[in-house]
Amino acid sequence: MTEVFRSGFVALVGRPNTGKSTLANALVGRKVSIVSDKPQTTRHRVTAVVDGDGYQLVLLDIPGFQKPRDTITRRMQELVRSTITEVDAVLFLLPGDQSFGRGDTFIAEALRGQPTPVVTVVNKVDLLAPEAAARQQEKAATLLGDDQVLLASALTGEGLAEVERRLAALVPEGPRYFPEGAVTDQPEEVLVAEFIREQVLAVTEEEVPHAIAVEVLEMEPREDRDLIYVRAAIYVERDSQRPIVLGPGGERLKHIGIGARREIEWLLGSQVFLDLVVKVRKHWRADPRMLDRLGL
Ligand SMILES: Nc1nc2c(ncn2[C@@H]2O[C@H](COP(=O)(O)OP(=O)(O)O)[C@@H](O)[C@H]2O)c(=O)[nH]1
Ligand SMILES: [Mg+2]
Repeated sequence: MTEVFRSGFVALVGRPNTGKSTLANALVGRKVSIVSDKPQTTRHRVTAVVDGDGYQLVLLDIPGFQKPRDTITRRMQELVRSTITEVDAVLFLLPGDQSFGRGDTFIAEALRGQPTPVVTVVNKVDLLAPEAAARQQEKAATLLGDDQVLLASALTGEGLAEVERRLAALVPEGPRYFPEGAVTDQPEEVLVAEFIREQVLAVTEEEVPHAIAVEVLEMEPREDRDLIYVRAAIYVERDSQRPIVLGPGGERLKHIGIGARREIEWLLGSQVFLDLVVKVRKHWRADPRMLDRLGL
């Protein structure tokens, strides 16, 4: 008897900050999607490939579901809607550490009105006592009319094997979409830009994280040495934001560079010289040409 190979696309859905990107990285075992405690960290669709025994899951980490406010959030929400209708399954993440709100109800309703099967997970249970986790699980079950809600922690890995098992059982018989060992379809330049943005997000507050975009301008191996030269621009929206990213005497930018370089060297398997500049691009989030250029 020949073994059946199962495969499918799985959209990660949930309001911002529920841990979708953390969960994608945990299942893949590599950082393919950047994480921060700021909402709107994930801006495009990140593919995360999970290989298992007899199956392959292609996770699509998409921006969090929210009401469109401007050009960039409108584009992000169109992406969310179109993704849900294309996939084989949806993984719906709910926060373990917060009560469910309008955002969660809004998503639950959107999911109920469509045919794609849904696996619901209450994430961040590491922050909860067992009784509180069970209560949250019950509330989640009510929200979706689903009595098989799973508890998990993307941070500690608790419950993730069961999440993966459920998804693997749900996807249809199908081909291996990505070669074994491929973890994402994002080009290296995009990952490099994202790793830099992750570091900027970690050290900035309030409106600044939203105002940041990163573009890799040059990525070239140096012939004389075992070194890759990377030049990248960190864009901000206003003149006043530039010194915030630079920090006093350029200290903050230096820290951003050190943190990002570590991740980039790991990704590229080479030493890296990272050359960062901070540029002002007024209203880039409302500029379709700039969004196209940034792949957003
Ligand atoms: N304690 C805890 N924190 C988590 C867990 N999963 C994610 N986080 C944190 O929640 C924040 C948002 O995570 P992220 O993956 O970017 O959420 P996303 O917006 O849904 O993609 C980050 O600070 C993560 O470190 C978890 O299982 N437990
Ligand atoms: Mg995310």
